[in-house]
Amino acid sequence: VGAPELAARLAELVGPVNVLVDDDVRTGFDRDWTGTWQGRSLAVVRPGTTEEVAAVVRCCAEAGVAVVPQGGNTGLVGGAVPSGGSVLLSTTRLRRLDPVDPVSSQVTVGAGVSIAQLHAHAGEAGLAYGVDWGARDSATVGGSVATNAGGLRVLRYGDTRAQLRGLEWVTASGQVVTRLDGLVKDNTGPFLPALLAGSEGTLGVITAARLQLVPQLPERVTALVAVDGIAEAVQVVARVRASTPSLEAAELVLRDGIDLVTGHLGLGLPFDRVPEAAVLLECADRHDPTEDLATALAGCPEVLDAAVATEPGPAAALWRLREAHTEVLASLGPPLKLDVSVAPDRLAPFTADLLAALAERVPASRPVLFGHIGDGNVHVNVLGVDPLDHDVAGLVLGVVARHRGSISAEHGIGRAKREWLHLTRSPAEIELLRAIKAALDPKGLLNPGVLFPG
Ligand code: FAD
Ligand code: 2HG
Ligand code: ZN
Repeated sequence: VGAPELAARLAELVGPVNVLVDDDVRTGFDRDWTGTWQGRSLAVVRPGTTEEVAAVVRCCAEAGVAVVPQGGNTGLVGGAVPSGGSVLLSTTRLRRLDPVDPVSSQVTVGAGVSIAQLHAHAGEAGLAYGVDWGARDSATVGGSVATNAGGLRVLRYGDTRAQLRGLEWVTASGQVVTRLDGLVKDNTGPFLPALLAGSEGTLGVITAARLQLVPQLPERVTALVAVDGIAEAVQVVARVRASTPSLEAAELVLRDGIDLVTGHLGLGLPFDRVPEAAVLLECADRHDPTEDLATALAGCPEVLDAAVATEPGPAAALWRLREAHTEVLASLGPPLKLDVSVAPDRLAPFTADLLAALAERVPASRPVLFGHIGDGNVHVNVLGVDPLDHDVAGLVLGVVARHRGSISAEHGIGRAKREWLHLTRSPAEIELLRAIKAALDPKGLLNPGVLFPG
């Protein structure tokens, strides 16, 4: 069928206002957050219920048209950008918000609910959601499951997969699978929702998720700690972690990034001079954890200076220095964006090798490194090169592979990194991944071109 006929069929299923065909309107959906990836959808369709999602997927399957799921479009690997001739299925109208179950501390929410809304909803019930990151206002629950988002509190609560107690999704053939009962123990074979975590829209369209919530911890302390380099930063995190169970976040910024962010946003730095590296630590507990953190830091000879905040305003100012990296880099770039991890004890040798390789082979490059040091996760942003420079990406990911790391710690593979999947996954694993894809989406209609090597 032609695009106009397909759009007319879709309009019958979800209502004409929820099928967008206008070029200008579609442009915002067809381009990614960074502006690096640009696609072209046949139409943008916005189903409002699980049944409508299933009907849309069936309609597209009958027409042999691919479906690209999209949530908040904050993904950083081009995974929600449509390949030519596909229908973009936006989940933002899937706004189910069930009451929090106070007995299990769980909640069922629609795929289109934003992470900020989920936080607010959990908070109203006196609980919290353990996963959080900078794109919280736009990123959706469905997108976070599809990418298995990590973020700022993984060292305490784990990634999105670790919160997943159940899922509802629509298969490639348009069937609805519902497993939202939230049973913590259920060993009746493999837990299928886990298969969808990190599947990036290639195995099913997620419509709702059952998520574990955690206790609210009202007493918080945030510290920015100056150190001489990454090796010292790793030592500080190791020591604090070993002695401080209330540790919730351990983030890394480096001198170049500090200079960029403070200069660009006119932020002050609470130190006399810009350190080579700084670690942002946050502890949260029922009782004031300030003393615990101070004691832990007193036992760290690597600490050169520390700024401590116990009030929300000053704490937010410390967090801004870390969280603003992405937006400041975007305003200067877009940079080539990579997101890698290595074992924590390899962070220092890995970054030294990486910076040396870039300086030698790509002298025009300006790498800015930061990230979730507690998880061994470094965000490698390279300014001064094309954001899609194949050779530079290959160079960086080659160094990662030599240090036995992962080429994607939390953002996923998307379109950006699929040709390097073999650096992280063995041939046997890739064969299994392909077999799963073939079994669940035999016609290859769910997000083609994403995750799997071409
Ligand atoms: P989208 O960008 O819309 O989609 C992402 C992928 O998921 C695509 O492949 C898409 O097809 C698929 N998808 C989306 N919804 C569904 C669905 N309902 N069913 C099936 N597939 C679906 N990520 C982190 O992990 N940690 C961070 O710290 C972090 N910080 C960020 C900070 C900023 C400023 C920005 C812009 C992004 C950041 N991200 C981070 C990346 C991004 O926010 C996450 O990957 C997020 O989970 C994407 O959610 P989304 O709703 O925007 O998904
Ligand atoms: C973060 O931790 C995000 O801030 C984005 O994962 C990282 O911009 C990046 O490279
Ligand atoms: Zn991150």
